Amino acid sequence: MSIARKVKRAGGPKAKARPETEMVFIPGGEFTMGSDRHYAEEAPAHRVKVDGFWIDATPVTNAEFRRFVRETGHVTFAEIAPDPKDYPGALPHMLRAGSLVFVKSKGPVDLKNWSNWWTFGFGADWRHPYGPDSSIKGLDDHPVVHISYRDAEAYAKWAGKELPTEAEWEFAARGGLDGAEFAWEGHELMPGGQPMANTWQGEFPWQNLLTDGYEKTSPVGSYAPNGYGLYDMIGNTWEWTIDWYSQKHTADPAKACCIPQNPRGGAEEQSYDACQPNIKIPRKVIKGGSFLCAPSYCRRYRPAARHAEPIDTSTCHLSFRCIKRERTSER
Ligand SMILES: [Cu+2]
Repeated sequence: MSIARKVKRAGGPKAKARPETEMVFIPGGEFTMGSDRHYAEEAPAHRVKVDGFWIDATPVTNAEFRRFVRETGHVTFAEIAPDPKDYPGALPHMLRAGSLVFVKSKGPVDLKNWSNWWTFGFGADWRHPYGPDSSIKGLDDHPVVHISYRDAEAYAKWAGKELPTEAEWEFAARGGLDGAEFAWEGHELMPGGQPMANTWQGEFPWQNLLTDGYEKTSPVGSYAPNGYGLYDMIGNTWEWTIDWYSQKHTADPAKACCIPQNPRGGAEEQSYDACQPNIKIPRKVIKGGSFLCAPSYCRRYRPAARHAEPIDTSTCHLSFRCIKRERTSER
Protein backbone atom coordinates (compact mmCIF):
# COMPACT_ATOMS: atom_id res chain seq x y z
CA MET A 1 0.00 0.00 0.00
CA SER A 2 1.39 3.39 -0.84
CA ILE A 3 0.29 6.46 1.01
CA ALA A 4 0.64 9.64 -1.08
CA ARG A 5 4.21 10.87 -1.03
CA LYS A 6 3.25 14.48 -0.60
CA VAL A 7 1.90 13.63 2.85
CA LYS A 8 3.94 15.45 5.44
CA ARG A 9 5.19 13.93 8.62
CA ALA A 10 4.48 15.41 11.99
CA GLY A 11 8.02 16.61 12.56
CA GLY A 12 10.16 17.10 15.64
CA PRO A 13 11.92 14.48 17.72
CA LYS A 14 8.99 14.26 20.12
CA ALA A 15 6.52 13.36 17.38
CA LYS A 16 8.82 10.70 15.99
CA ALA A 17 9.24 8.76 19.22
CA ARG A 18 5.83 7.13 18.92
CA PRO A 19 4.12 5.34 16.00
CA GLU A 20 5.27 6.66 12.69
CA THR A 21 1.82 6.97 11.25
CA GLU A 22 1.77 9.46 8.43
CA MET A 23 0.08 12.65 9.52
CA VAL A 24 -1.25 15.43 7.35
CA PHE A 25 -1.49 19.05 8.41
CA ILE A 26 -4.96 20.54 7.98
CA PRO A 27 -4.76 24.34 7.94
CA GLY A 28 -7.49 25.92 10.05
CA GLY A 29 -10.49 27.45 8.39
CA GLU A 30 -14.20 28.01 8.26
CA PHE A 31 -16.70 25.58 6.77
CA THR A 32 -20.32 24.49 6.68
CA MET A 33 -20.77 21.70 9.22
CA GLY A 34 -23.76 19.37 9.00
CA SER A 35 -26.39 19.15 6.31
CA ASP A 36 -30.08 20.01 5.95
CA ARG A 37 -30.58 17.50 3.16
CA HIS A 38 -30.34 14.17 4.98
CA TYR A 39 -30.96 12.70 8.43
CA ALA A 40 -32.40 14.96 11.12
CA GLU A 41 -29.34 14.63 13.37
CA GLU A 42 -27.11 16.28 10.73
CA ALA A 43 -29.12 19.53 10.81
CA PRO A 44 -28.89 22.41 10.94
CA ALA A 45 -26.07 23.12 8.51
CA HIS A 46 -24.11 25.93 10.13
CA ARG A 47 -20.78 27.75 9.81
CA VAL A 48 -17.94 26.65 12.08
CA LYS A 49 -14.29 27.62 12.47
CA VAL A 50 -11.52 25.24 13.45
CA ASP A 51 -7.85 25.83 14.17
CA GLY A 52 -5.21 23.94 12.22
CA PHE A 53 -4.21 20.43 13.33
CA TRP A 54 -2.34 17.31 12.24
CA ILE A 55 -4.39 14.20 11.53
CA ASP A 56 -3.46 10.58 10.83
CA ALA A 57 -3.68 9.91 7.08
CA THR A 58 -5.44 6.61 7.80
CA PRO A 59 -7.33 4.93 10.62
CA VAL A 60 -5.17 3.13 13.21
CA THR A 61 -4.30 -0.31 11.84
CA ASN A 62 -4.09 -3.70 13.52
CA ALA A 63 -0.28 -3.58 13.26
CA GLU A 64 -0.16 -0.21 15.02
CA PHE A 65 -2.60 -1.26 17.70
CA ARG A 66 -0.63 -4.47 18.30
CA ARG A 67 2.47 -2.38 18.99
CA PHE A 68 0.52 -0.32 21.51
CA VAL A 69 -0.76 -3.45 23.27
CA ARG A 70 2.72 -5.03 23.33
CA GLU A 71 4.27 -1.93 24.86
CA THR A 72 1.56 -1.14 27.40
CA GLY A 73 -0.23 -4.42 28.12
CA HIS A 74 -3.50 -2.64 27.43
CA VAL A 75 -6.54 -4.90 27.64
CA THR A 76 -9.46 -3.67 25.55
CA PHE A 77 -12.97 -3.29 26.92
CA ALA A 78 -14.24 -6.12 24.69
CA GLU A 79 -11.79 -8.53 26.37
CA ILE A 80 -13.14 -7.89 29.87
CA ALA A 81 -16.30 -9.58 31.18
CA PRO A 82 -18.87 -6.91 32.10
CA ASP A 83 -19.31 -6.21 35.82
CA PRO A 84 -22.92 -7.05 36.85
CA LYS A 85 -22.92 -3.85 38.96
CA ASP A 86 -22.62 -1.77 35.80
CA TYR A 87 -25.42 -3.61 34.01
CA PRO A 88 -28.31 -4.07 36.43
CA GLY A 89 -30.90 -6.48 35.07
CA ALA A 90 -28.55 -8.06 32.55
CA LEU A 91 -28.95 -11.82 32.12
CA PRO A 92 -26.01 -13.58 33.84
CA HIS A 93 -25.17 -15.66 30.76
CA MET A 94 -24.76 -12.43 28.79
CA LEU A 95 -22.12 -11.05 31.15
CA ARG A 96 -19.19 -12.41 29.20
CA ALA A 97 -16.43 -10.66 27.32
CA GLY A 98 -17.34 -9.90 23.74
CA SER A 99 -18.32 -7.32 21.20
CA LEU A 100 -20.92 -6.61 18.52
CA VAL A 101 -20.46 -8.59 15.34
CA PHE A 102 -22.25 -8.22 12.03
CA VAL A 103 -23.76 -11.40 10.63
CA LYS A 104 -25.09 -11.30 7.08
CA SER A 105 -28.70 -12.50 6.96
CA LYS A 106 -29.80 -15.33 4.65
CA GLY A 107 -32.32 -13.15 2.91
CA PRO A 108 -34.29 -9.90 3.23
CA VAL A 109 -35.21 -9.04 6.83
CA ASP A 110 -37.11 -6.33 8.69
CA LEU A 111 -34.72 -3.37 8.52
CA LYS A 112 -36.24 -1.81 11.63
CA ASN A 113 -34.82 -4.53 13.84
CA TRP A 114 -31.03 -4.39 13.94
CA SER A 115 -30.79 -7.65 15.87
CA ASN A 116 -31.50 -9.25 12.49
CA TRP A 117 -27.85 -8.63 11.61
CA TRP A 118 -26.03 -7.64 14.82
CA THR A 119 -25.15 -10.17 17.50
CA PHE A 120 -23.15 -9.87 20.70
CA GLY A 121 -20.28 -12.19 19.84
CA PHE A 122 -18.72 -13.78 22.93
CA GLY A 123 -14.96 -13.75 22.47
CA ALA A 124 -15.07 -11.17 19.69
CA ASP A 125 -12.31 -8.58 20.12
CA TRP A 126 -9.69 -6.76 18.06
CA ARG A 127 -7.63 -9.94 17.58
CA HIS A 128 -10.76 -11.99 16.80
CA PRO A 129 -13.05 -9.68 14.86
CA TYR A 130 -15.68 -12.36 14.17
CA GLY A 131 -15.37 -14.41 17.36
CA PRO A 132 -12.83 -16.78 18.94
CA ASP A 133 -12.33 -18.80 15.76
CA SER A 134 -11.49 -15.76 13.66
CA SER A 135 -8.18 -13.90 13.56
CA ILE A 136 -6.47 -10.85 12.10
CA LYS A 137 -3.89 -12.93 10.27
CA GLY A 138 -3.14 -11.09 7.03
CA LEU A 139 -5.06 -8.02 8.22
CA ASP A 140 -2.12 -6.00 9.58
CA ASP A 141 -2.97 -3.03 7.38
CA HIS A 142 -6.72 -3.08 8.09
CA PRO A 143 -8.24 -0.65 10.61
CA VAL A 144 -8.30 -2.09 14.12
CA VAL A 145 -11.90 -2.80 15.18
CA HIS A 146 -13.79 -3.67 18.40
CA ILE A 147 -12.34 -0.57 20.03
CA SER A 148 -14.34 1.16 22.76
CA TYR A 149 -13.95 4.88 23.39
CA ARG A 150 -11.60 4.31 26.32
CA ASP A 151 -9.39 2.06 24.21
CA ALA A 152 -9.11 4.73 21.53
CA GLU A 153 -8.34 7.32 24.19
CA ALA A 154 -5.64 5.13 25.75
CA TYR A 155 -4.00 4.57 22.37
CA ALA A 156 -4.02 8.29 21.57
CA LYS A 157 -2.42 9.11 24.90
CA TRP A 158 0.30 6.51 24.37
CA ALA A 159 0.95 7.86 20.87
CA GLY A 160 1.29 11.42 22.21
CA LYS A 161 -1.79 12.41 20.28
CA GLU A 162 -5.46 13.19 20.84
CA LEU A 163 -8.82 12.20 19.37
CA PRO A 164 -10.58 14.67 17.06
CA THR A 165 -13.68 16.69 17.80
CA GLU A 166 -16.57 16.14 15.42
CA ALA A 167 -15.87 19.53 13.82
CA GLU A 168 -12.20 18.73 13.27
CA TRP A 169 -13.05 15.31 11.88
CA GLU A 170 -15.71 16.67 9.52
CA PHE A 171 -13.55 19.55 8.34
CA ALA A 172 -10.75 17.09 7.52
CA ALA A 173 -13.15 14.63 5.84
CA ARG A 174 -14.49 17.30 3.52
CA GLY A 175 -11.03 17.67 2.00
CA GLY A 176 -11.60 21.33 1.17
CA LEU A 177 -14.92 20.79 -0.64
CA ASP A 178 -17.03 23.13 1.47
CA GLY A 179 -20.74 22.31 1.50
CA ALA A 180 -20.31 19.28 -0.78
CA GLU A 181 -22.45 16.18 -0.40
CA PHE A 182 -19.57 13.74 -0.51
CA ALA A 183 -15.89 13.80 0.34
CA TRP A 184 -15.21 13.86 -3.39
CA GLU A 185 -16.39 15.93 -6.38
CA GLY A 186 -19.90 15.44 -7.74
CA HIS A 187 -23.19 14.29 -6.32
CA GLU A 188 -22.79 10.55 -6.55
CA LEU A 189 -21.69 7.85 -4.18
CA MET A 190 -19.94 6.12 -7.07
CA PRO A 191 -19.11 8.68 -9.77
CA GLY A 192 -19.07 6.87 -13.11
CA GLY A 193 -19.51 3.57 -11.27
CA GLN A 194 -16.14 4.01 -9.53
CA PRO A 195 -16.11 3.04 -5.83
CA MET A 196 -14.64 5.92 -3.81
CA ALA A 197 -14.86 4.19 -0.43
CA ASN A 198 -15.55 0.81 1.17
CA THR A 199 -19.33 0.75 1.54
CA TRP A 200 -22.06 -1.84 0.88
CA GLN A 201 -23.39 -2.44 -2.61
CA GLY A 202 -26.51 -4.54 -2.95
CA GLU A 203 -29.45 -5.07 -0.68
CA PHE A 204 -28.55 -4.76 2.99
CA PRO A 205 -28.03 -6.93 5.02
CA TRP A 206 -28.09 -10.07 2.93
CA GLN A 207 -26.80 -9.32 -0.57
CA ASN A 208 -23.30 -7.90 -0.90
CA LEU A 209 -22.41 -7.38 -4.56
CA LEU A 210 -18.77 -6.52 -3.69
CA THR A 211 -18.50 -3.87 -6.41
CA ASP A 212 -15.93 -2.15 -4.20
CA GLY A 213 -13.94 -5.37 -3.83
CA TYR A 214 -14.47 -5.95 -0.09
CA GLU A 215 -17.10 -7.63 2.02
CA LYS A 216 -15.69 -6.49 5.36
CA THR A 217 -12.85 -4.07 6.18
CA SER A 218 -10.29 -3.20 3.52
CA PRO A 219 -6.57 -2.39 3.86
CA VAL A 220 -6.26 1.32 4.72
CA GLY A 221 -5.52 3.43 1.66
CA SER A 222 -7.32 1.11 -0.78
CA TYR A 223 -9.35 3.97 -2.24
CA ALA A 224 -8.41 7.42 -3.52
CA PRO A 225 -7.50 9.98 -0.85
CA ASN A 226 -9.60 13.10 -0.35
CA GLY A 227 -8.43 16.61 -1.18
CA TYR A 228 -6.24 16.72 1.92
CA GLY A 229 -4.57 13.37 1.17
CA LEU A 230 -6.56 11.52 3.83
CA TYR A 231 -7.67 7.93 3.31
CA ASP A 232 -10.76 6.06 4.49
CA MET A 233 -12.41 9.06 6.13
CA ILE A 234 -15.56 7.72 4.49
CA GLY A 235 -16.50 4.03 4.64
CA ASN A 236 -14.38 1.09 5.78
CA THR A 237 -14.90 1.78 9.50
CA TRP A 238 -16.69 4.37 11.63
CA GLU A 239 -14.35 6.53 13.71
CA TRP A 240 -14.68 7.86 17.27
CA THR A 241 -14.74 11.57 18.05
CA ILE A 242 -14.56 13.19 21.48
CA ASP A 243 -17.89 15.04 21.19
CA TRP A 244 -20.89 13.96 23.26
CA TYR A 245 -23.78 13.14 20.98
CA SER A 246 -26.72 15.50 20.61
CA GLN A 247 -29.93 14.84 18.67
CA LYS A 248 -28.99 17.61 16.31
CA HIS A 249 -26.39 20.34 16.05
CA THR A 250 -26.86 22.95 18.75
CA ALA A 251 -25.51 25.92 16.78
CA ASP A 252 -27.95 28.50 15.48
CA PRO A 253 -27.24 29.13 11.78
CA ALA A 254 -29.15 32.40 11.92
CA LYS A 255 -26.57 33.88 14.28
CA ALA A 256 -24.00 34.74 11.64
CA CYS A 257 -22.37 37.08 14.13
CA CYS A 258 -21.06 34.32 16.32
CA ILE A 259 -19.59 31.48 14.35
CA PRO A 260 -18.60 28.71 16.80
CA GLN A 261 -14.84 28.27 17.02
CA ASN A 262 -13.54 24.76 17.76
CA PRO A 263 -16.96 23.56 19.00
CA ARG A 264 -16.98 20.57 21.34
CA GLY A 265 -20.46 19.09 20.81
CA GLY A 266 -23.28 18.74 23.32
CA ALA A 267 -23.47 18.01 27.03
CA GLU A 268 -22.76 14.55 28.43
CA GLU A 269 -26.15 14.41 30.22
CA GLN A 270 -27.91 15.02 26.91
CA SER A 271 -26.13 12.17 25.16
CA TYR A 272 -28.09 9.28 26.68
CA ASP A 273 -30.41 7.25 24.51
CA ALA A 274 -33.96 8.51 25.15
CA CYS A 275 -35.35 5.23 23.80
CA GLN A 276 -33.56 3.28 26.54
CA PRO A 277 -34.10 5.30 29.73
CA ASN A 278 -32.72 2.53 31.97
CA ILE A 279 -29.33 2.57 30.29
CA LYS A 280 -27.21 5.44 31.53
CA ILE A 281 -24.18 5.04 29.31
CA PRO A 282 -23.23 8.34 27.67
CA ARG A 283 -22.73 8.35 23.94
CA LYS A 284 -20.08 9.90 21.70
CA VAL A 285 -20.39 10.97 18.07
CA ILE A 286 -18.89 8.59 15.55
CA LYS A 287 -18.27 9.63 11.94
CA GLY A 288 -17.63 8.41 8.42
CA GLY A 289 -19.86 5.37 7.99
CA SER A 290 -18.51 1.91 7.28
CA PHE A 291 -18.42 -1.07 4.97
CA LEU A 292 -22.00 -1.69 6.13
CA CYS A 293 -23.46 1.60 4.87
CA ALA A 294 -25.79 0.95 1.94
CA PRO A 295 -28.07 3.23 -0.07
CA SER A 296 -30.91 0.81 0.73
CA TYR A 297 -30.42 1.13 4.47
CA CYS A 298 -27.99 3.76 5.80
CA ARG A 299 -26.66 6.66 3.74
CA ARG A 300 -24.06 7.76 6.23
CA TYR A 301 -21.11 7.63 3.81
CA ARG A 302 -20.87 11.43 3.89
CA PRO A 303 -18.83 13.92 5.94
CA ALA A 304 -21.95 15.47 7.52
CA ALA A 305 -23.35 12.12 8.68
CA ARG A 306 -23.08 11.20 12.34
CA HIS A 307 -24.11 8.47 14.69
CA ALA A 308 -24.32 7.94 18.45
CA GLU A 309 -22.19 5.24 20.05
CA PRO A 310 -22.23 4.38 23.79
CA ILE A 311 -18.70 4.73 25.16
CA ASP A 312 -18.66 1.09 26.33
CA THR A 313 -19.66 -0.29 22.95
CA SER A 314 -17.34 -1.73 20.37
CA THR A 315 -18.22 -3.28 17.04
CA CYS A 316 -16.61 -4.95 14.04
CA HIS A 317 -16.97 -1.73 12.01
CA LEU A 318 -15.77 0.90 14.46
CA SER A 319 -12.19 2.20 14.59
CA PHE A 320 -10.50 5.58 15.10
CA ARG A 321 -7.67 7.86 14.06
CA CYS A 322 -5.71 10.44 16.03
CA ILE A 323 -4.84 14.08 15.64
CA LYS A 324 -2.30 16.50 17.07
CA ARG A 325 -3.52 20.01 17.69
CA GLU A 326 -1.35 22.74 16.26
CA ARG A 327 -0.62 24.29 19.62
CA THR A 328 0.72 21.00 20.94
CA SER A 329 2.69 19.79 17.93
CA GLU A 330 6.18 20.80 17.01
CA ARG A 331 6.41 21.75 13.40
CU1 LIG B 1 -24.22 3.31 7.95
